Amino acid sequence: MTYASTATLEDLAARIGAAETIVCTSHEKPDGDAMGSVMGLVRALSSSKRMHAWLLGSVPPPIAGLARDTEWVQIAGPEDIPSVEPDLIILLDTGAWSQIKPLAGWLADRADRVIGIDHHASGDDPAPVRYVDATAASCTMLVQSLLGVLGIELDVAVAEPLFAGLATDTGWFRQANADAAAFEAASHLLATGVDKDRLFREIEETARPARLSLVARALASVQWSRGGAVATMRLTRADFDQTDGRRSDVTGLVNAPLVVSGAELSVLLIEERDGGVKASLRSKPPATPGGPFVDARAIAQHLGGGGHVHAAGVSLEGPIDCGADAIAEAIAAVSV
Ligand SMILES: [Mn+2]
Repeated sequence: MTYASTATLEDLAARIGAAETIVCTSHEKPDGDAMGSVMGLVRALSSSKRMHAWLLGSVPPPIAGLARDTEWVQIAGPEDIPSVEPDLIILLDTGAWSQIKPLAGWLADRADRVIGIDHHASGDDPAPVRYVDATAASCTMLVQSLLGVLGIELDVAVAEPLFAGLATDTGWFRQANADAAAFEAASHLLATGVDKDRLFREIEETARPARLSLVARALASVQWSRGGAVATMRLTRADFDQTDGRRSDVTGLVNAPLVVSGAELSVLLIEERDGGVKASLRSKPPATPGGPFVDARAIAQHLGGGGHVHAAGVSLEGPIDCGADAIAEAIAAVSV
């Protein structure tokens, strides 16, 4: 189905104006943008409405910290849904049924009261009345625009979560989606007194010491192939056991070799507890617009996995050497 706006921000503002009790929610396992959108909107409207923040699935600690002292309810399954009967439900940063499973049935029963704000290019119809702008760098940017339509002045308590969402969804303003509109939005938020350095520390600098031990082992394992275009790293069960490491300690580690000039694809192989191998693949965007790049998804799909063109993954049979061979064969098969 086509996923696009069915309403304007002015339409959504009118629905909000007419409501008294409002639930704000977002996708499962909320990221900075999901949490920032919910918290920004809840705080901005709480002086005039009864606002409820509902977060679905597990909430990573650095993200939960963004709530400060604003109350929220965690909903891991239908049994956690409070008995509140809102007259409006605002779904933020998603429009996909697959991302809101704990609340899906409850939302479907209240479809006439659900409005959506999203910046993803695809989705379904949990929010029949929705505003979708896939050119926006973050959902918080759209919330910021909505607050403008509502005539609500930004203060630092509202601006902080909005900035957190914009910063995290743009890789702290380094990714291609950090465009002029994103910097302009950031400028307005910072002007309220948002402490961006504190936010960066609280969200991004939260690793355990075990991460460095695992990073050291992964980097020491790098093998270059295809003339330096492909880096392959391995982490075995022994690496995790000997460092007291967890899978959450290696988040984002697959990207590390891409700092090397000429590196186009990075592969991280992780030996699973059951003996299988999880391969994560990351590739660089083209050096020039429309130029060549390594299609990580095509490589993963060749082995039964999937993902995005620059970030993909696949589960393979062990041992880890066989996993490495399978990846090498897939790279050769999809590269002509
Ligand atoms: Mn987002």
